[in-house]
Amino acid sequence: MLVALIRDVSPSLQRCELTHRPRRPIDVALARRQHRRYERRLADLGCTIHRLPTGTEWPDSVFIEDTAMVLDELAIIARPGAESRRAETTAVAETLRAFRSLLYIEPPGTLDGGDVLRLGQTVYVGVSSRSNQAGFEQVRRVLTPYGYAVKAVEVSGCLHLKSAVTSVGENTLLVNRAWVDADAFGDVALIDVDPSEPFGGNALLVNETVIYPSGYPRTRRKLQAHGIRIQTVDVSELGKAEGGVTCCSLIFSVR
Ligand code: CIR
Repeated sequence: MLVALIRDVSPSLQRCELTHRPRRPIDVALARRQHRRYERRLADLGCTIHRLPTGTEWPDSVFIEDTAMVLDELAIIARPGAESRRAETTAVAETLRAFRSLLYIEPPGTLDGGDVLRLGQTVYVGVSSRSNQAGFEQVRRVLTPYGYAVKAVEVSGCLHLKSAVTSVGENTLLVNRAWVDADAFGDVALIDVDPSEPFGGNALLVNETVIYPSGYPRTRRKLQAHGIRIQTVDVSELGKAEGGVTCCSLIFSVR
């Protein structure tokens, strides 16, 4: 069974962190409706939804992916690079405790879950403006004994590793090469985002279907031309907060 942990849109979403996007008015009610539709997509694809409440003190809490990384063997509670986001991890850790044993990224390490891309037994960690070398080294130290190869990947020009590259199928990555060195990922098939859609690299693969933002139609058509099954979602308001489709859930299997 797949569980999708999601978290409500905060009433204070407008006060979110922004790094590469200009601040524009966010329609929070619309963001909530879009988030509900995203939740329904996850449920339709077979996920059991576990929804956490939020509050005004956590503007970015809907982007729950950044608070942890969950593997079959354990979960690592992140230490988000943005100070304003650190306290988001408490409620997530309390929930994950029922499913996994927990380890924590400790200072001076920082890690956002958006910088973690797992491909089989290889875990790529983006070294970005949010996740630092010490965070990467802690992940490597924890995961190496479980048989994972943990590799650092330089990210520049975007927020997280998964803003630039995500998995869209068996051994297939969707990538914006302007933001990450695609050679870092070894022997995989690569699909480039359309050059007019630089933010189009963030896709969420769930049970062989890709949940994909409706705002990037050219890249969507490219994915479909590769035989990839797509379900689109409108995440315009969450996009203004610099979020995408991977960041709104933590998905893991439960036996
Ligand atoms: C932030 O800057 O932390 C949020 N406004 C957006 C986080 C998006 N997270 C993600 O893509 N994993």
